[in-house]
Amino acid sequence: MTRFILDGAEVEAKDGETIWQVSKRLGTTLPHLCHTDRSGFEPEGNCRACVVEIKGERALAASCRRRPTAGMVVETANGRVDKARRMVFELLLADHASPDPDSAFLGWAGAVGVKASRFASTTAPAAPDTSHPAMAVRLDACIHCTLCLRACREVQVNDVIGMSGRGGESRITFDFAQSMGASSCVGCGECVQACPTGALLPAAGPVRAERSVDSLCPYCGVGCQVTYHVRGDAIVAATGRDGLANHERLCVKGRFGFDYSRHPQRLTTPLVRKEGAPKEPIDPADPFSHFRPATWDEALDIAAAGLKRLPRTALAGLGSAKGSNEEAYLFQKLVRTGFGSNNVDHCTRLCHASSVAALLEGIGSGAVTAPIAEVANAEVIVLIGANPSANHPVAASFIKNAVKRGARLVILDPRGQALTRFASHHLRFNNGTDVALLNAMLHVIVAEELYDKDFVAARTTGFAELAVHLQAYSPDSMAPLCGIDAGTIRAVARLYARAGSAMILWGMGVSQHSHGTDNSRCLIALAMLCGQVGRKGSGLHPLRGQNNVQGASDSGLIPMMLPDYGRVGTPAVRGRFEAGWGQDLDPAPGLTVVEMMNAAQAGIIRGMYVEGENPAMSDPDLAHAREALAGLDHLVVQDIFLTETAMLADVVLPASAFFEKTGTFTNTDRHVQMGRQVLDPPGKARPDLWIIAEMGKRLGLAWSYDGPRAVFDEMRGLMDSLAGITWERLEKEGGITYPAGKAILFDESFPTGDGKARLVPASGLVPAESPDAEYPFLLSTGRVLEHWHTGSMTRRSDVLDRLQGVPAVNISPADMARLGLAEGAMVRIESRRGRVEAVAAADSRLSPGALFMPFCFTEAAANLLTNPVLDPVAKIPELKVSAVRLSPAGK
Ligand SMILES: Nc1nc2c(c(=O)[nH]1)N[C@H]1C(S)=C(S)[C@@H](COP(=O)(O)OP(=O)(O)OC[C@H]3O[C@@H](n4cnc5c(=O)[nH]c(N)nc54)[C@H](O)[C@@H]3O)O[C@H]1N2
Ligand SMILES: Nc1nc2c(c(=O)[nH]1)N[C@H]1C(S)=C(S)[C@@H](COP(=O)(O)OP(=O)(O)OC[C@H]3O[C@@H](n4cnc5c(=O)[nH]c(N)nc54)[C@H](O)[C@@H]3O)O[C@H]1N2
Ligand SMILES: [Mo]
Repeated sequence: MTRFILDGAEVEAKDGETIWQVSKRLGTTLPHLCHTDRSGFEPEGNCRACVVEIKGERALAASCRRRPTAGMVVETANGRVDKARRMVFELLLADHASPDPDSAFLGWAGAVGVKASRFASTTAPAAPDTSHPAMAVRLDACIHCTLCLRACREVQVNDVIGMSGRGGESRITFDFAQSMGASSCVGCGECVQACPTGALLPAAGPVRAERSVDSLCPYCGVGCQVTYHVRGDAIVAATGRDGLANHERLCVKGRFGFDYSRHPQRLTTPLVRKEGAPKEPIDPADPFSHFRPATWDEALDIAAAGLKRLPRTALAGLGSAKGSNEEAYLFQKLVRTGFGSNNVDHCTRLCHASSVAALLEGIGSGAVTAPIAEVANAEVIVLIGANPSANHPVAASFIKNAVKRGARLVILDPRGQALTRFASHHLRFNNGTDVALLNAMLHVIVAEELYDKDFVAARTTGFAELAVHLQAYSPDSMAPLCGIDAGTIRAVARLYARAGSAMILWGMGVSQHSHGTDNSRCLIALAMLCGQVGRKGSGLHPLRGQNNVQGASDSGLIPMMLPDYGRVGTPAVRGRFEAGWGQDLDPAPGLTVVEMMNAAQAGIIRGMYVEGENPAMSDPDLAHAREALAGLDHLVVQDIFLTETAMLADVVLPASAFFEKTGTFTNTDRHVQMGRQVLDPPGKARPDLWIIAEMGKRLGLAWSYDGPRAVFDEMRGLMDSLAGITWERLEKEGGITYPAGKAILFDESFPTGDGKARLVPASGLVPAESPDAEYPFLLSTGRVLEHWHTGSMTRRSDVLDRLQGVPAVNISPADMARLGLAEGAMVRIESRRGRVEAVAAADSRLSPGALFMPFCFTEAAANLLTNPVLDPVAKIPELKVSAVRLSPAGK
């Protein structure tokens, strides 16, 4: 604490506080342009709008940088200070042509009493740069405060924005003086949010909102808090809020991808299939041709009657990780009590099912042990099978911040990525050989006795067996298989084992394999051998994908588990829910996603209710999956668009988009947050919760929920994880981490029977299908930054589809040359299961022989090609490896 005099009063500064911060804390925000108190921005003190007088000093001081000392006498407003400030604003105003009359800059100019400048402009006018679909640049309004540059360089660490020239000639530039649209800009819009003048604005111009609502981003598991700005019945802008997971940061989808909810193709009325209309792909020019509009009552009656007619063993439901906890809970309750079986699952099966299976087996809990934010405290960060710059971009920004602070980043991924340049090591090993690489690392750690002996002895079981198993996996013997030399494997193993603190973050490159559970077992063993859990900067973090996949799993959208992960077969677990729900439950585990499709094709499953998923695009081996869906006696689809799945439905129920309902959502960090209604659903579309409840009633359930809160309260009574979390607290605090507010778990014991972690040997060495003479390429599928999964939302977002609208297959430059393919040429990709045509795009991040396709393009649906083979434990398909051949289209 430092005591000093501020404007005549004695005040106290906390450790490290600047004069500007003390003044703000005490109620007076001093004028500021180049300064922001957001985390991640360092004060520069270059604009001098915040100057104050310090008695005894000749020059005025920039209060944003200056820290008070004991006894210092500071005046924030007096004749001298005011005059200096006005001069600052007058000089800046002379060179400022404002596109935004409500800018922070003009606001502050007015506040210090400057309306016009006496000086003439010294700079030549600059043409606006409107090359980017989402943002416009008007350098005429720029005052060189460099907030945008710091937003791009220090906060998001994208290093696109720079400053060129000197003095009056200096200007903001993108890369090497490119237009914004042609630059390497990733569209996060952090610069727009930071700009105080309107030099950087949304493409549509200044935001003139009528109201604002605090909610969340509807896309990924990072769970960014967002404020939506609304005019009329549409969102016109999104800004980041100071949530635990994002600290006001957003990515391109969160900032510019909200308009899908007002797309003209939104479903606005219930639809019933016309008598006799075939279940086959629909004429894209007239997508609704197979349906007729219906009232809610009629549609719900037909939807429920078609399911009720079938035996309970012939029914299955797919719930949604895009919906709230309350929706997920109610949906699984509907299946368990209304259908009478546990045939309920969701996209987690195609996602982190294997990670969760291994985590439950190894440490007794499937959620992350520490939040992403802990990378700030990690000495070593291992990133394996994940591409966060594209898929968890705000998390990626914190990883980059950590590297700049001194952390070492180790990437284990066959493909290069935007984070590669931040990594101390990027091991581009052979696809599908994670176990070979990781077992070799584990071998080194055991052989060189680098493991944490105390931790292993006190907190794990199975070490002896694991050590014996690992003998067969020396780096020398695994090197040829994984394609990484033994020396590098040893170096990375030592780096991890010797780190004071280390985190492992992983994604679909680990989980989506026929041995995905084995892959995760290795990662768990790595952390456990080295005692890297339960401490600051340590832990295991499977990067959860959908905005509510953690919550949907917690809430019970899982065929073998009830809410909070109790097994359906365990009488005590089942008894609790039987008592709570007043009904006997089926003790037999239900079918998983791909098993449901197989059962449908075999005629065992004959009726399905699909809410907020698009399996006719996201399941592997689509020809088979679509045939299975089309062959059902009765399919009910509840979505916001007429998706590829909805086109095969008997009844389509038009639901609310994220922005049109209130509910709780749980992010990848186990942080439960409140999503609030921003808009009304269009037309006759209704909130998902209402639709599920109406379906429940028609299936004979005596339900009377009057909204999400009633469902949440029921959940709290049955789920220990939510015990301490109330609706009121969520409303007030915005977010609460479970269990009991603890961000870092397992500092003392694990929730296993004996409190210890289980080390489980892993042996799955190669993918189920490898390239051969007939299908010589290895196809990996995944994502691109701008698109969400099956594209239903993002391809209907104007900005996102303009940024990335062409269905492409990425090919290594060497293969492009070898096959004589030009950039943009149409090519055909064929696997044993199907074929698609896409545009060839050279990608130097791929090794020769490897191809990559995202699965968001309906015109070239990657899943027509993928292999439905399943991991035996987790039942996740091998979406990351299939053998294909490639040829010019039309030949
Ligand atoms: N823009 C965008 N963001 C998203 C999503 C989206 O659709 N679009 N989806 C969300 C969801 S649900 C999820 S689950 C996450 C997924 O996020 P990620 O896990 O990052 O997603 P992917 O793109 O599927 O692939 C991850 C990485 O696996 C690597 N890989 C491929 N094969 C292998 C292998 O054999 N071994 C290893 N170690 N790596 C391999 C790929 O090169 C790629 O870098 O993203 C979430 N975020
Ligand atoms: N080849 C390949 N396939 C994959 C993967 C891969 O890496 N490669 N990844 C897999 C993974 S990790 C995942 S998570 C799955 C995702 O698979 P899906 O969950 O099937 O994919 P999404 O496109 O996210 O589907 C969400 C659906 O919900 C709708 N929707 C959005 N908001 C709402 C709402 O509020 N209410 C309702 N009722 N509907 C809504 C959307 O329009 C969309 O149709 O894909 C898997 N498939
Ligand atoms: Mo996912």
